Amino acid sequence: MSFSRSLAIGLVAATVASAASAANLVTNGSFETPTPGNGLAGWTYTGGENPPSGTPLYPPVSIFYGAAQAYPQGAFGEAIPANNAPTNSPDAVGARAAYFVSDFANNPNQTLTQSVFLNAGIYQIGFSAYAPANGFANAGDATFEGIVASLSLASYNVSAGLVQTWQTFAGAANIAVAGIYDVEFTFYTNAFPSKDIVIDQVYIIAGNPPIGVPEPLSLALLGSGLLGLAAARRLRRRA
Ligand SMILES: [Ca+2]
Ligand SMILES: [Ca+2]
Repeated sequence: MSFSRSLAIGLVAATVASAASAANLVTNGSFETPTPGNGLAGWTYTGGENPPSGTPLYPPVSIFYGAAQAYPQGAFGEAIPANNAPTNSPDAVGARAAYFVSDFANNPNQTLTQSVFLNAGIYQIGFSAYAPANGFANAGDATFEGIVASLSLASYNVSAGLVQTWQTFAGAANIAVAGIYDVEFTFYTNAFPSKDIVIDQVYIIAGNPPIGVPEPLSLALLGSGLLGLAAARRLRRRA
């Protein structure tokens, strides 16, 4: 094998690996795409609410960061900071996040869902969540679950979680059989007023890189490139 051919093979392998891990297989995982759905493009809202007669409905919406605005643009006047928890989401945090706020999300539970086709392989899955202070102070609890690639990454009462702190939930999904897998966020409340939750940067990426390592793609590319060069040097010495 010639020097140039072995080097080319190394670089091609590196390019394929970086292209695969760069793509988020979740559509609009950062809740930025404005239409259709006003920030929730690609997501399906299911479930409903069972409020007392005359009470407005509050389906999940994509609110704006840093906006002390009323629903549906903001979190009832509380400015929510952009997600700052370490994440491997390929998507920028952007200007918006999804907000569950209904006090009667039980007819049935409110969900935001989408289906994703995955080939067999190892994927990293994750999302970030935040509990606003004004909702956290509410007496009624909320139950929240985040499922990505049909695996439950988090399931808890909001009262048992952190307040005003972004947290990333992530894990590895070992997909044995190619097919359709679910991304589903479920929110349940049944008291006035109840706690709320904000989510952002939902992702599924190929591979399972460490979380919070700066520029993992560049390092992976560099590493693969160096391996290619080393192989090429060995071959050249042999020749
Ligand atoms: Ca976002
Ligand atoms: Ca609420």
